[in-house]
Amino acid sequence: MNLKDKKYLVVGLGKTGISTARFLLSKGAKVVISDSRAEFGYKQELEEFKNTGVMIELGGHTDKVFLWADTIVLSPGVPYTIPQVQHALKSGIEVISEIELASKFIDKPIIAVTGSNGKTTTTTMIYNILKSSGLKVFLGGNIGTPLIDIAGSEQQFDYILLELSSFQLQGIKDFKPYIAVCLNIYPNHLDHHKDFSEYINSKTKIFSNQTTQQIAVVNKDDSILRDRLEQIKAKIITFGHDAGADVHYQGFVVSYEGNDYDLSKWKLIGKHNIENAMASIIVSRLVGCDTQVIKNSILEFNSLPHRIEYVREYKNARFFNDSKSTTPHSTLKALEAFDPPVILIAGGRDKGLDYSVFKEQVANKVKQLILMGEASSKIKDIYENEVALQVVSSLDSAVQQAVSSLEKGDTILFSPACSSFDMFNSYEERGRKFKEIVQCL
Ligand code: UMA
Repeated sequence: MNLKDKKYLVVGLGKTGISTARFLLSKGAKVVISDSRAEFGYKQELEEFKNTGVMIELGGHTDKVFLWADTIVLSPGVPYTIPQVQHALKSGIEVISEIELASKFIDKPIIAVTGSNGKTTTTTMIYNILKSSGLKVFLGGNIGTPLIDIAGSEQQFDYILLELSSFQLQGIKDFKPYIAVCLNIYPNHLDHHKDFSEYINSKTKIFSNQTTQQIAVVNKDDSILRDRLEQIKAKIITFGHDAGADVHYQGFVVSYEGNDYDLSKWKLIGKHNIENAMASIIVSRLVGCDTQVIKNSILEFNSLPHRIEYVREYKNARFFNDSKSTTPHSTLKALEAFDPPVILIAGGRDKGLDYSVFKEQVANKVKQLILMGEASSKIKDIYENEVALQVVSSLDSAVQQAVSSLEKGDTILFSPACSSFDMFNSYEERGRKFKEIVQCL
């Protein structure tokens, strides 16, 4: 694909925008950059682009710049709903994601993983198994490194393994992974997408260009995915709880192609992690990994930070950090993983999602609900007559409140169900703070 003198607008100058602009300039394209922020961290990169004569629009987006382009590459965090993108689309200008552009320059087989929950765990698990099998694998996408960083120079790898978000998938046109995995679909990012249906369509786009030559790995227990199986043209391999799925499990034993994978001694918690393991087993077998290597690698896998992460025992009670839970469905999955009694600490910035999804788990397992952050009153309205509940003003106070009513055998679960941005810069910072407070008890 020849990009020489083609007019590209790169929207958003974060990790993705910087790598995309560099790639386009290396291919001789004409590049303009637009970012809604006036002030931001990437000062050196800004200078680099200014020195190559790139026009940079900062502090807002204008139609003039958007309508100039032949193609617009939107960074994942930039919603399609902003007026300039809508005007460009109406004028017939192509709007794509960096994944779409990069994939046109990649020949090696791509394994792409999406889902509302478990993407990073599953992608990392697959990566570990493939690496243990001696394969050379590029790991990137939503997990951290933009795909475009290796576009055209990926020959050193056997496989390209990507974690993909709905934002990245929304902007694909021809992207066709050799193996596409969708773990599950729950409401999320409704502050970014027009509605839930747009979110579902973006997620399931991962299968849209596949043919019988490619493979789709799908969670059969997910009703949204099950309803869409007929639309998938790829060879489908399903995983799920019942024997009706190609890969299924009973207790902690996963069965696939006549082999059993006993997970009873592994370090992860929760049914959702068994689903992540099933998807990882399918992908690893498809690329030829040995079953024993898969078993060893899965048993060695530790939970990733901030995902139902064990912190410590204090006064015979166990503390878990699940700060990565930014949706009610993630908190539901975390609660499913524990036996009662649980003291749940939740709350943060509301993303417009429905907190009643974990009502049954609260009724059966939670002895105390401690709420903090902007969403407290919304969550309180649902739970105040259901469970002992306190609203506190900080994470410190939340932990103190939990400690004051601790009893032997309790589980203290910090699983916010909300984003962190009301009180912290990221879920990682929030989780680190929680662990710090708990370690100091
Ligand atoms: N911006 C605009 N206009 C807007 C909105 C944002 O110009 O309307 C600008 C911001 O001012 C900022 C830039 O866009 O300067 C940031 O772009 P970005 O948010 O896309 O951030 P990147 O640094 O490019 O990171 C992105 C992903 N970010 C998001 O999806 C929000 C990273 O995923 C990903 O690791 C990275 O690309 C490399 O592929 C992060 C994430 O939070 C981890 N993902 C979400 C999640 O996991 O829930 C989907």
